[in-house]
Amino acid sequence: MSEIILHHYPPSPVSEKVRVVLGLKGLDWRSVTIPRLPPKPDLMPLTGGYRLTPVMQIGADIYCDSQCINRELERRIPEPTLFPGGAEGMAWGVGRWTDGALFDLVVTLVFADAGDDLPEDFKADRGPLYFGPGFDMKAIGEKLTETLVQLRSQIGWMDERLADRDFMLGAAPGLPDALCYYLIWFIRGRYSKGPEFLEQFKHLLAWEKRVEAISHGTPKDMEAAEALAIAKAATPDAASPSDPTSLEPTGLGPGDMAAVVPTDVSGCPAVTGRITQITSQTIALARSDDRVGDVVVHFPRAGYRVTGV
Ligand SMILES: N[C@@H](CCC(=O)N[C@@H](CS)C(=O)NCC(=O)O)C(=O)O
Repeated sequence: MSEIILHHYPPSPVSEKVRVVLGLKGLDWRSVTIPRLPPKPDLMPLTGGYRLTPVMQIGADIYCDSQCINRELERRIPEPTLFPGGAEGMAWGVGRWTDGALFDLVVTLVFADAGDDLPEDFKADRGPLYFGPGFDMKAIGEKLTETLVQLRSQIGWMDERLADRDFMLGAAPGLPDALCYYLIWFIRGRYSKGPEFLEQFKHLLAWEKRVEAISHGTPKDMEAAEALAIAKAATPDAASPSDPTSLEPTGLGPGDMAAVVPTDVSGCPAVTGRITQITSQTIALARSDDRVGDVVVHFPRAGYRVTGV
């Protein structure tokens, strides 16, 4: 297998989720630091326009979104599993809570807390991305107390879960630990009163140290130009089987042209390509770019809209 390359930046919380999974599996990987704000000129040729962070590259296969990345890591490197004790399936649903309602609350908290201290260029980009085109900093500031109420209640569920377990699933770490941990990491690092707020969750604090100790595996820096050259020199993996077209609600199948766009954030451009694989969980699009040649870009289905073009 070609090297695992993660395109990310150190303060990215969603990347921290994937870095924990790389640690849990004890992997060697290459680290390409991408800009925190668009344009991302050395990432776009790989993804075809997908701008969110992180992105994983293995040769000429590009995996967008942490859900897709973690699924692919589990498929390629099944041991140690992300699902100790047979927790497959529903464990992904934890991500629709943590990456959905809970992530939105944490972003609201960070924005409401930082207010005018947020750099203008960051606010101008992330505001409409996370809060939509009608984004209003004053209205977000007024939500601080209610956001803390909601977070205290829901982080309380994590704390309760950890009362008599080392990790979310039991004695061994798994996917739900990574899915929860990155938000705690985000609150601790970016909410000005994060450490004080988290102090009330005693079981969570002990667990946080255990997950931190898992660390990130063994990263080694790589320049973006090298990652692009690796993609150009590689051939995408042979396509995995698709579901029967009769089961696919969009009616699309391998060979059709499709556009894929995330539905959890606003204003992201669609990525267009020819479908090489389409299942209930994943869609892969073949596309070409002068700088990287032929690549296949993979996305999850949950949280993404696929339309024929
Ligand atoms: N659903 C995506 C969400 C990724 C996401 O929102 N990442 C943040 C950074 S932590 C982001 O992309 N922000 C905009 C950017 O980096 O340009 C995933 O799970 O990977």
